[in-house]
Amino acid sequence: MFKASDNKKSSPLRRKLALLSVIGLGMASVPVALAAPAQASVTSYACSVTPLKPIFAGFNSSGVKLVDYRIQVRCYSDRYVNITQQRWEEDDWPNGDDHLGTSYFSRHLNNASGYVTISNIRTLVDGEIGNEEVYHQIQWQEGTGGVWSPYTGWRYSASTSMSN
Ligand SMILES: [Ca+2]
Ligand SMILES: [Ca+2]
Repeated sequence: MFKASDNKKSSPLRRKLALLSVIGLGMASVPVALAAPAQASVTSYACSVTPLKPIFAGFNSSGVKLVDYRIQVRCYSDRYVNITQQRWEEDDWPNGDDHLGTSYFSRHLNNASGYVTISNIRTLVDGEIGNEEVYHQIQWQEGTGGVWSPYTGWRYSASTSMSN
């Protein structure tokens, strides 16, 4: 059905269309480049904030196990960072997960700060027979020059199963 002559005829048009789409992409990227960091798709944030998998952190004086819900922060520019952390215990359907608590952290970091780990050591709850499955979720905003980004969506850590 396609003859060689048809292909020859259509190829300049194809080239033109390809060129147009390249120009189109170039123009589409302009608003992104001009957008202030504060206006923010997540990719334009200067920091990354990661909720690390909860780890065993010893015992308190009453012999209750401790869990460290660590958060790792890295900023590639000078930024103020506000982090909201929710700690949860996971349950299978039809039971909802149990909210254990909420914590807030603020830091002022820059590229030279490197990777910063925030610790949050808490007693392990004993809410059920057998192990507890604990995790946390975080969201953050960052500020510079008095301008703040919106809060990101929630980021979830892996879950740790721990016996009481
Ligand atoms: Ca559970
Ligand atoms: Ca238990």
